[in-house]
Amino acid sequence: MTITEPDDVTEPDDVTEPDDVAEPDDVAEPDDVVGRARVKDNDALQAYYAELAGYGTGALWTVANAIEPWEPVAHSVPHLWSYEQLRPLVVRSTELVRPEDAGRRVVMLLNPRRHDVAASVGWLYSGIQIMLAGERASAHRHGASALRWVIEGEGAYTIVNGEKARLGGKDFVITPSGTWHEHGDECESGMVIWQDGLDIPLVNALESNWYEVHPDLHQQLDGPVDRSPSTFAAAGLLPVDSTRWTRPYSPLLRYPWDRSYAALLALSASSAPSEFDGWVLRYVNPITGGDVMPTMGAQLQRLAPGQATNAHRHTGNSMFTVALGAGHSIIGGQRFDWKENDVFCVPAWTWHEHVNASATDDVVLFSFDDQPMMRSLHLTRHQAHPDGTQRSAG
Ligand code: 1HN
Repeated sequence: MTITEPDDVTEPDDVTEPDDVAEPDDVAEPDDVVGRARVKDNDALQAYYAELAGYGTGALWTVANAIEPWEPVAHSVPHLWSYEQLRPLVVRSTELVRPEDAGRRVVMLLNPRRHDVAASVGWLYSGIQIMLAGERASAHRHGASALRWVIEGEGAYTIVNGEKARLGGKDFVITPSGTWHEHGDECESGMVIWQDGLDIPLVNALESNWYEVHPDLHQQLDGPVDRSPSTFAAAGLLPVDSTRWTRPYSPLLRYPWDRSYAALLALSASSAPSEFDGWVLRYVNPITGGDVMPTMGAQLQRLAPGQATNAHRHTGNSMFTVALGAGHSIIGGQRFDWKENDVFCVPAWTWHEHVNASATDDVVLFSFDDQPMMRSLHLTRHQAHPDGTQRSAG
């Protein structure tokens, strides 16, 4: 099987040969071949395995095929969380717990197969957080990195390492590893709801998470509100002292929706879409052009009215939130219909394609993912679907 690097996908020569590719639901290849473990069991081996077990050991060939799959194996399943169904439950939490007792008032988005590690997909966590007018949650920091996508409300703010950012609808905000952070809702009345994305399952799996409550419970501001969106206000222009920034995450903490959407529309007007994703912009560190954080990144993509993408699959996991419009995705052969604010996941190495069925309205999808890790660990793999799409497969 030919596997292509992501940067190469548009070149026809790199598209996989259909004959070599397993059907989406097929097991990749048989294990009963030279080069794979294919020892037949017998009584002598059973006795040998029992003896090995007594010394804290085992025979590799009994597990080799399972731990070295032919292709990446996702442990998560595709799933959709309906905002219409979830919203009343999120709102009900405000009657039941206070932020000062709960820490954060959040309804977790749990993948049906990953409850044990509180993951939404892969090693990524997500949840829906709500705050009421006048509430504020205390400051803390931890080894895990976080990001936020603002779903509802205009009165929210977050303070990250002394910089206060006002959160507007559909803004994208980062809280990198180790940064002090706290949130509040300072509107007169009304609630704010946003989606959190964290790498907690990963950082816990790496046994490297830690947690600290701010000694004063709240931070002092050390500059003007929205300092970083003002500092990095235009693409292609950087303050001359930008090279002094040496931290491993983006100095831009809030990516305002109006700028991002305008950029996406401008891109759509001036270039052809990707056959798999439509028009895509990645949120980046404005100084390096690299991902916003070392473990997680995010992007915004647009599907024009009537646009249907081709299917592909790749390593890495993604959580999508519908920013605008309605449509559906086919993920692992299963159709998920979605509309604004719905959240769905695409597990690693799972075929997926998106459809904007509207004749008139745009679809914009926000997503966050673990691509920065796939890239830094050189684990990126990508494959176009041999039939172009799963749609005809029924
Ligand atoms: C966290 O710090 C926040 O700061 C939200 O809003 C959700 C889930 C697990 C661990 C830390 C926040 C979180 C979290």
